[in-house]
Amino acid sequence: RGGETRVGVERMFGLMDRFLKSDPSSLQKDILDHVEYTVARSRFSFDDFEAYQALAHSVRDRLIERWHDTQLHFKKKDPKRIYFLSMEFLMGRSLSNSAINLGIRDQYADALKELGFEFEVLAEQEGDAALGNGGLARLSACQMDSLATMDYPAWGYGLRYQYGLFRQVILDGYQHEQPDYWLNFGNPWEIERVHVTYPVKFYGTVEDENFNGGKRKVWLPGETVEAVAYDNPIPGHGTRNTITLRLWAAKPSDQIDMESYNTGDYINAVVNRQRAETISSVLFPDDRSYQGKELRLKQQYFFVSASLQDIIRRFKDSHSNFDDFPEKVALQLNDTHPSLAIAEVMRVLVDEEHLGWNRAWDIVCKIFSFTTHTVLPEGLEKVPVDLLESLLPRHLQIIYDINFDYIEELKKRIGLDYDRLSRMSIVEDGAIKSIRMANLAIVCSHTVNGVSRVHSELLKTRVFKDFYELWPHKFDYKTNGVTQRRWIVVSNPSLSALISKWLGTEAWIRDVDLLAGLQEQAANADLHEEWRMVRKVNKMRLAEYIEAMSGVKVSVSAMFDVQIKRIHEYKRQLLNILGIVHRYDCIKNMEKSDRTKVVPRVCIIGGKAAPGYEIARKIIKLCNAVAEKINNDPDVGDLLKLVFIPDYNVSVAELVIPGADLSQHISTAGHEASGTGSMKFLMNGCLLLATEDGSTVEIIEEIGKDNMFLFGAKMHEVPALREKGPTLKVPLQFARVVRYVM
Ligand code: NBG
Repeated sequence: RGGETRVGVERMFGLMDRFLKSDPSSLQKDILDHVEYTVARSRFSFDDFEAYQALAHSVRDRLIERWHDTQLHFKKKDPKRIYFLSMEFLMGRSLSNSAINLGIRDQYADALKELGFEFEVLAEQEGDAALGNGGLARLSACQMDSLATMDYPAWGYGLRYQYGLFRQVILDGYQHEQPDYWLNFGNPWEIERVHVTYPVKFYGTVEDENFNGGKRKVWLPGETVEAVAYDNPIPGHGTRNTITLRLWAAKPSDQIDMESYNTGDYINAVVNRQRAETISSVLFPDDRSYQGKELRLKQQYFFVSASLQDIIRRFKDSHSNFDDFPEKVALQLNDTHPSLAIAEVMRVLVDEEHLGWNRAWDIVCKIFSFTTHTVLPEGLEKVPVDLLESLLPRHLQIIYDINFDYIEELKKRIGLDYDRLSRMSIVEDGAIKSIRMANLAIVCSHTVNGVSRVHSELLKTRVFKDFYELWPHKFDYKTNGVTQRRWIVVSNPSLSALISKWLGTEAWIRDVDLLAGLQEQAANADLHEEWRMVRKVNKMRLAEYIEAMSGVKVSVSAMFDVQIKRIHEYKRQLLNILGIVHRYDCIKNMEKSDRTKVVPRVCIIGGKAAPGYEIARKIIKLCNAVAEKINNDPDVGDLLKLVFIPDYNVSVAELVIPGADLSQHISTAGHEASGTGSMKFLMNGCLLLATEDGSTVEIIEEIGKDNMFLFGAKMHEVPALREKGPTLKVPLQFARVVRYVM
C-alpha cells in the first residue's frame, strides 16, 4: 500500500507541474480558463467585470501557491508568531496590489492587451473592502502588507462584516448613508474555510462544581454561534512570504436545539437560528465613541474567542503543554476593542486547560501588548458591567478577580491613595458601573505603545499618567507608517517608474529609506521636468474624476489643495472652509488688476461623518453650500473652486493623493494621535500644511521645517487660547459665511 501511495504522490506532483507559469501565453490561457470554468461565461463573450473576475482568480491561484508554501515553511520552523487582533481592516482593492507584490503585474498587463483588455480598466471593476472606519483600520491594512514583506510569521484576525462602512451619498448637500453590501458580486480574494469553524458561546450562568476536593467555576452558556474562517492571503513584495488575514463570519450553530424544534414551531426555530448571523453583519460606523451596545460587545467577543481557539489549536498541534506558549505566541491588541482576549485566555487556561490561576496569569502577562490610537480620555472604551454580566458572566468574574489581585498589589506599591486607586481600577464605580477596557489592557500587557512621539508623551503625562508612574518600562511608542507599495507603486505608477529610473533600482519598494538617494538629484532639471509631467498626468486624472462626480470643471493649472479624512471637529475641516470663505471674500474685494497675483486654487474636501455625529454632518452641508456659492460665481471663475468629493474611501484616496499639490493636516495640536494621511501625500511629492501635532513632529525632523507650512498654535499654547475664548474675528467670519450660504 505504501508503494502505491508513493506512486500516487509522485503522479500528483507530476500532474501539478510544480508552479503556475507566468509568461503571457500561460497567463492568457489561465484567464480564459477562469472565464469559462470559474465565471462560467463563454470565452467569446464576457464583459469587463467578468474579465476582472477571471483575472482576479488567476492572481489568486498564484497567491495560494505561495501561501501554502508559507504555511508549510512556518509549520516546520515553528517560530514565535505574531497575532494581530483588530476589529477593523480597511483593505481597499486587492488586484493591483497583489499582482505587483507577486511581481507579475506587467506580465498580466501584456497578456490582457493581446486579449483586448487593459489591466487598469479591469482593476477599476473591483469594489473596496471597507471593513473599517478610518486611520486605525487603514493602519492595520498597511501593517499586514509590511509584515508580509518583511518576512514575519504574522497573522491578522478580524471580522468579516457583510456590510462594510456605509456608502456616502450627497443629496442637496447633506450626507446620506447607504449600506455597503460589498459581497454582492462575490469576493475572489477570500477562501471560505468550511472546516475551520469554532463554536462561540454567550449568555448563560456560572455554577460551582466539585473538583479535586475543592470547587471550580463552570460556565453553562445559553447560546452558541459558529464562527467560520475566511482567509485572505496577503502577499509580501519581493518574497514568497504570503501571510493570512483570517476573518470570522457568524453562522448558526450545527448543534440543534431539539426542544425548540419539538414544540412544533419549525419556522420560528429556523428564523431564530438565522439570527446568529447578525453578529458579523455590520461594521459600526463610529470611529471613536462606544455606547455600550450589546451587538458591539458580541462582535468583540465573537472574533476574540474564535481567534484564540484557532491560535491555541495551532499551538497545541506541536506542543504538549503550555510552558512554551509565551515563546511562541505574541498577541497584539489593536486598540482596546479586542481586549476581552485577556479574560478569554485566562478562562481557557484556568477553566478548560486547568492550569491554575497563577500559572495562567503568568502566561497572560507575557503574551499581550497593546496599541492605543486615542488621545482623549472620552475616547476610551467602557463596558457596562450589567451588559458584560448577562453576555459573558464568567468573563466578568475573571475580570473582577484580576482586578482584586491587582488592586491588592497596587495598595502595596502606592499605599491607600483612594483617588488614585479608584482612577486606576479596572472597574469604574458610578451611576453605570463599567469595565475600563484600557485599564484592563494596560494592566495585563507587557508593552503599551502610542503611535507617535507626542502621542506617547500625552499618554505618559495625561491619559495614562498613573500607570506610567507605576510601570514606566511598559510604555513605548511606534510612530505610524504607511506602505509605499500601495501609496506609491499601486496608486502612482508613473511616479514609481520615475523613482526607480532615477535611483537606478527598485529596491526602495521594499526599503523606503532608499528614497533619500533622490536627494543627490535634487537640483537636476531633467528630473524636475519629468516630475512635473507625472504630476500633470495625475492632476488630469483627478480633474476628470471631479467632473464626473460633482459636475465641476476644474483647471489643472490651478493649485489642488486637499483635505481628505474622517470629518471631525478636531480635524478642523470647519476651519478650512472658513479659510476658503475668507479667500473668496478677499478675491471679491480685490481690484481687478490685483487678481492676476492670486494663485488659482481648487480646494478639495472629502470624508465621511459618523451617522450620529450631528456637527460633522453639518460641516459637510456647509462645505457643499459654500461650494455651490463659489463655483457658480463667474466673477471668481478659476481663481477659486471648492469641491466635496463624495464617498471617500481607500480607492478615492489612491486617486486624489497623487494629484494633490498641497494637503491639509490642521488638527488642533494635541488631538491627532499620529495621522498617516500626511505620509501618503508626502511620499507623492505633495506639500503639507500642518499643525505641530501627532506624527507631524517626526515628519518635520525628517524633511525640515523649510519644506512644509507649519500652521497654528502649538500644543502648549492651546489651553491658554481656549481659556481666552473666541477672538472678535471669529463671529465676523461666521456672519460672512452665513451671508454667502443663505
Ligand atoms: C486613529 C488616530 C490617528 C492615527 C490612527 C492610526 C482611530 C480611532 N484613531 O491619528 O486618530 O494615525 O488611529 O494609529 O482611527
